Amino acid sequence: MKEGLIIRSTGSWYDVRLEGGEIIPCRMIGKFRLAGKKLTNPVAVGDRVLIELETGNDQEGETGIIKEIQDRKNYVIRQSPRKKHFLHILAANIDQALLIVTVVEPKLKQGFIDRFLLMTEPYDIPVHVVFNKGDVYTDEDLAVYQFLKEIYQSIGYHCYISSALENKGIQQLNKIIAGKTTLISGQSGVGKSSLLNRLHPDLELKTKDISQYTGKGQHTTTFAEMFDLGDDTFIIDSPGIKTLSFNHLEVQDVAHNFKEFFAASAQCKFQDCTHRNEPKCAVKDKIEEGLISELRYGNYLQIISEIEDQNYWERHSEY
Ligand SMILES: Nc1nc2c(ncn2[C@@H]2O[C@H](COP(=O)(O)OP(=O)(O)OP(=O)(O)O)[C@@H](O)[C@H]2O)c(=O)[nH]1
Ligand SMILES: [Mg+2]
Ligand SMILES: [Zn+2]
Repeated sequence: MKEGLIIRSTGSWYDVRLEGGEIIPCRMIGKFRLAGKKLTNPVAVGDRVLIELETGNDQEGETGIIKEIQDRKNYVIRQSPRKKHFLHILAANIDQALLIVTVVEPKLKQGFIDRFLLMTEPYDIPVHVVFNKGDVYTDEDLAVYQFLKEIYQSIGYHCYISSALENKGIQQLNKIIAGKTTLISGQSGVGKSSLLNRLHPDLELKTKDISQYTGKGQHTTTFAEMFDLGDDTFIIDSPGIKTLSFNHLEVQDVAHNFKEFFAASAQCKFQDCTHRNEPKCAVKDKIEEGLISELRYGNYLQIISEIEDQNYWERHSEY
């Protein structure tokens, strides 16, 4: 058996990089679960695995079979967008994430940043929020940026403006990623691959042509892939995210992972306070005092109500 790192996952095949740099296309046999849940992808980019080399098949060159997944230090997981009872791992064993957003096109989905943070917060994965396409921001757009920046900086997430088009903010991003393994994520079309091409021009990643840009649909990057930029710097480009739902979570999981809510909740009257209608709720007090963002609170309520609706229908369904 040989040890390797998953650097690309295309569905049924995984590219595994061995110690010496050799890349072996591998398959996985059998079903794997995580905490009793089914997974659409049992291994993800960033996973360390043990493989057995196969010989004598009709595949060109050598292939392998993934036999074992090493323990993960963390992973980023969500409900599968296509199969709601399955989970999908975006990446494993990362040091941090760059969440790329923009206040122009494509429109920032309501609650998107908070939903993303709900995936990274359980493992305290640091997140930097990068507002790209700064070259086309109007004063009004800049005001939106300032508004969001204040909210997220105040709870410990750094925010930046960048422009892949005008090559701005790139040096700062280069410093952030140096020596680390970073997941690059965000909605489709925000400029993830464009930014990566600026960070490391040799990558020559495919990006969306302006001519074919319709403002919606169409993912340009279709598989997650890890790139070695040298000096212990690794980045993972990933396909755009359309929706983030969390039916695998309980209401209390959400409450615990809105970190400023959790910090305040020690002062709530009830230990299992969901910060809705309970009396003497410290979170609601802080919102009233302007110390907790109403925007975050609204998104929190939306997420927990989705989870409760889902649980309700599951309990009352015949199937
Ligand atoms: N004005 C402007 N346009 C940009 C900038 N960065 C990227 N774009 C454009 O935005 C479009 C999408 O860029 P991509 O880099 O393909 O976006 P992506 O986030 O990788 O998209 P997916 O791979 O589908 O998830 C392209 O037409 C880019 O030219 C920027 O800083 N400013
Ligand atoms: Mg892309
Ligand atoms: Zn409360």
